[in-house]
Amino acid sequence: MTGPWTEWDHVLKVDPDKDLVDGETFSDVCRTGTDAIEIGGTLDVTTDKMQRVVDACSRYDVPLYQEPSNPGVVIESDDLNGYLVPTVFNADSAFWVTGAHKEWVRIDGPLDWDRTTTEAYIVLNPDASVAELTEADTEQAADDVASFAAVAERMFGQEIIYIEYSGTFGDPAKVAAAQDALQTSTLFYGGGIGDYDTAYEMGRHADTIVVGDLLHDEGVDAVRETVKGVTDAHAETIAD
Ligand code: 1GP
Repeated sequence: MTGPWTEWDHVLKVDPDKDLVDGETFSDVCRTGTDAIEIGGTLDVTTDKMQRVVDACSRYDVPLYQEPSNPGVVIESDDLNGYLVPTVFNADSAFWVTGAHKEWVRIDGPLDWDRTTTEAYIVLNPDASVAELTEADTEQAADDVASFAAVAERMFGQEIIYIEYSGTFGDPAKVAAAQDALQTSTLFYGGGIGDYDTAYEMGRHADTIVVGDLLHDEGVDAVRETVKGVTDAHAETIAD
């Protein structure tokens, strides 16, 4: 399992439907020190909005990935390093596990398979739009989360396991339990990372932290602090 994400400490998720902080540009966004930019959002995303962000970021070195919330917003662009496609392991309906994907492959296939990778989401904040949309069963104890992570890695060969608390800071014990269950997959954590300390805390358990709303709410300086937090946490883990 050797995707570039094995080297990522920090991912910045840009919602093409949300504005940047006044006075900031995508040039600033691309220079926060993040390892990759994921472009995606659950609501009101269109191909035009996606394209605008890709165009604005394509001049910089930071790898760019699209995270499509539905097949209708996928754009084809050489400026993209790839597509990270969510599949929700604790969704109520199989539609969000394989059903939407089946329709996509049928309509748009053959996909650009070499640049397409799935992310095995475990959605844990019941109030998040993604939880409502997928009717995720968010009542999962730490050992349930660990078990989902093991299933995703060992049975379904997922390279990326994504613990998603979008909008709120999650339970580090559940992230730690997932990490303990994994051998080689990369563990993403996203949700409520808002400063150095929260980035540091989740960075102690997750391989990669994903920062979203903070960019749109507080801006690039705050994002830079989260890069520092996770980098320090990982430096200490390696030293231990
Ligand atoms: C959302 O996991 C990401 O998909 C990040 O969450 O917006 O809460 O930072 P936040």
